[in-house]
Amino acid sequence: MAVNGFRKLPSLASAARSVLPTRRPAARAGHTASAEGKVAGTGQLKRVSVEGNIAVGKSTFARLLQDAARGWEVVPEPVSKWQNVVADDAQFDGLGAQSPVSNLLQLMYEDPARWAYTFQTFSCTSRLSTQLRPPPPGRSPPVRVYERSVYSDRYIFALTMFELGFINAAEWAVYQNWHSFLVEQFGPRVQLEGIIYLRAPPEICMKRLHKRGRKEEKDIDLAYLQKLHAQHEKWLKDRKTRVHFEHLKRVPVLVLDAGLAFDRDAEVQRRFIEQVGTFFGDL
Ligand code: DCM
Ligand code: MG
Repeated sequence: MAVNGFRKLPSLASAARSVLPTRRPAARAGHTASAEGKVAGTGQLKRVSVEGNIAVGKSTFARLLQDAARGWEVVPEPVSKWQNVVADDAQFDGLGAQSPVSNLLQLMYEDPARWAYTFQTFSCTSRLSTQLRPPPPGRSPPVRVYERSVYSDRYIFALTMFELGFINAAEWAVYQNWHSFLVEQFGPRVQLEGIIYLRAPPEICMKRLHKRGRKEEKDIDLAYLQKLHAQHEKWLKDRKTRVHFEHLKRVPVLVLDAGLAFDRDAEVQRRFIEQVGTFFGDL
């Protein structure tokens, strides 16, 4: 099984050790994204992404925000699109028929060297289209919360796949090229005013991953989650990842201790909502 490839790579352990000392999130001063957002016709809308390791509980957290009924709109990660890739052949056969489905998430985990680049291309472009969708008619939410972003696609997943050798140097150059181009072209429409980082030990994510039981992910090992954890720490806590977008260097980050049982502990849930409310209010 090719997922074992994740286990063989020597770079994993050293990468996981590279966790650096903590630092406060960047100050909000000088943040210009929202001003540009207004120019683009998004009004006062604030856009925030929820970031965190695989199975840390982003969807659970998103539901919590939705249930708080404060008018926050939650936009889920389009995972089902990645599990059911359909080629729209309508233009070719004239019948509007769709060609058979493939599960790109599964292909990626089975044979990352073959499929990681393809997967990262599709996950990021499908996310872009989700992110660019206007809010439901008649409703103008004050805050739009995305499950992950085009930034974690690049600075967490694609970068990790490159560092692990599953995306080669040529693919990485191509990826970075179109990613920068698209993000720059869409400009304020894909910028974020804030990031919520759900932070939990990789061991806890591993337990949650097993509990969730998504079949494509059954062979993911702890070393891979540790590597992704280190990548999140570097980007969102230590802020040492080299990012290519000015607003992203200054975007405020709220770090929440997602090692707590926020799926069932009402007190933790109350505290999280309070912290999130304050965070949104300050953006
Ligand atoms: N994923 C990935 N690369 C991305 C985004 C997501 O490999 N750019 C994978 C990680 C998980 C799944 O997709 O297997 C999303 O699940 P979760 O939201 O629980 O992390
Ligand atoms: Mg999820």
